[in-house]
Amino acid sequence: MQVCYPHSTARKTYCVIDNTISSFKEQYLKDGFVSGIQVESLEKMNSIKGEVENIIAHFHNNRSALRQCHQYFQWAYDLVNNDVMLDHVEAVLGPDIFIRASMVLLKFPYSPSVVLWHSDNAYSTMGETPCVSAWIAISEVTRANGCLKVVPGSHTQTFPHHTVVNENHQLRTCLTTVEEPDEKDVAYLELDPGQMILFDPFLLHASDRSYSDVPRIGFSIRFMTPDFPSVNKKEQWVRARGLANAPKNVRFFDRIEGETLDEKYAHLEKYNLITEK
Ligand SMILES: O=C(O)CCC(=O)C(=O)O
Repeated sequence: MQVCYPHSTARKTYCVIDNTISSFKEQYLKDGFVSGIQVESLEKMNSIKGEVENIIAHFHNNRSALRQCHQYFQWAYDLVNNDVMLDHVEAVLGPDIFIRASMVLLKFPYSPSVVLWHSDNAYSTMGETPCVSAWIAISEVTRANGCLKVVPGSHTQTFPHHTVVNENHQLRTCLTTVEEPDEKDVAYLELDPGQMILFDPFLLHASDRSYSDVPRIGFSIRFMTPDFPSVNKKEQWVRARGLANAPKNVRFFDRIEGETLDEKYAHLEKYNLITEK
């Protein structure tokens, strides 16, 4: 692997202290995240990587096509319902768990794409409603190819955000904190394929550009609870655990329709309006 990233000093990679759910929860509440939880095998992640590569090839490298794959593809539906992940999410959110959104987050080799410092809460209308974000490594994820970086403990505060213009920003909206965190407070979260980070919606996080020839592929998921009051437009969610009713304007779906691949691609295209950039 060719590596030429500028800050070469090794930093501590955060990871689970042991693999019990109670120590996970303690660490999650203290730091606002836990990284390095193994949820899937390398073999499984290699097969998922192939699925993502097929989608991205079909859409001629248009990364906008990669939102809400769990609504159309069995591999993504299975991944958002991964039991090891849900056991950890349940420790934080309780027995009723809904999946609102998923997104494949891809940086091509040497891609200048960045994600600026933000908390997920600032991007959403969820207010103080409980939520957990998951980020699963589909490829190897390192500092060189733009791993997630976080500010441990930042979830206990709120930080003002504003919208800026940055043509390399990877998310559709470019909302970022008014002030950048101090580099000495930052932790870089390197992952092997199949490992996951769970983080609090108030945690500050970001990612740098890639300086590597290895594509960086991650899968992010947003988990909600029945406390979420309603959404403005109609949305389709998955009820991953529990029996609670859906929030207003939300419809649950519980299986992938038996469509052909072309029909799935057509739906994905329609959902993601991939005629835009
Ligand atoms: O994948 C990235 O680089 C950023 C992901 C992110 O901001 C998120 O999952 O909330």
